[in-house]
Amino acid sequence: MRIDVVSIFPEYLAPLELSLIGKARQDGLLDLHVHDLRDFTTDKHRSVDDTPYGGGAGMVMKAEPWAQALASVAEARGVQDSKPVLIVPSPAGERFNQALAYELAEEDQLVFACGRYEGIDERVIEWAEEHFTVRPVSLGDYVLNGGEVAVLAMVEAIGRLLPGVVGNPESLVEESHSDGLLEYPVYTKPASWRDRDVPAVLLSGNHGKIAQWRRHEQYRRTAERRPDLLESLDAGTLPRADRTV
Ligand code: 6GU
Repeated sequence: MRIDVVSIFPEYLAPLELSLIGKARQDGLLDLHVHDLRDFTTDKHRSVDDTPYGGGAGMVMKAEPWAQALASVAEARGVQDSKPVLIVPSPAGERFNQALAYELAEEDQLVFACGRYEGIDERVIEWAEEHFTVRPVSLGDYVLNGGEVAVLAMVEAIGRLLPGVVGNPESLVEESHSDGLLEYPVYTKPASWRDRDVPAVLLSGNHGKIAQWRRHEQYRRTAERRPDLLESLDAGTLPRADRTV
């Protein structure tokens, strides 16, 4: 997969050189490029923002540098069968979740447009529809100063689903959200620690019982912490990983 990130703070994306995602890049599993939006300006001050039409607080990102940057990254891959997906991180987007991570992990190219200030001139988003499948995406119902932190989260969630990135693919099967439920609690040695014992069933060696206990704990936790997820399960909107067809 190729990923392009356009930002006025390319240094913000430096953590993508570390750990699992950094290793995936080194191993050639993920072709990730970070671009400075200001490199696509033509004026002396390399300006990327201006005051909003209609008035109001803050600044709006100018259309032309974005169009130049996005055209450049769309061309970088040459002619492809499908349009690249343009993800626009925004608190006004659709919610990012594990199902969307699985969906995006299937794409050839993802482009992330990190807005700052009050956002990007809306005409860029309309123009981009000609060259990209555009998806405004939100991490949740709170406001970040820009898309960069959201991109770190999304690239990590998507990147770890690419074939070969996570050493033991089985660890992707039993984690939170892979089946629409939260993960069961886990324990390691010692069996007794500060007067707290590991649940006896986990020491029983009875694998059927252990599986049953873990499933029960998944439901208990999900009901307590995220009852909304159980409603989605009832509605049959399971994430892709748990579908059999
Ligand atoms: Cl994806 N971007 C920004 N700027 N703020 C957010 C967000 C994204 N998700 C939640 N808040």
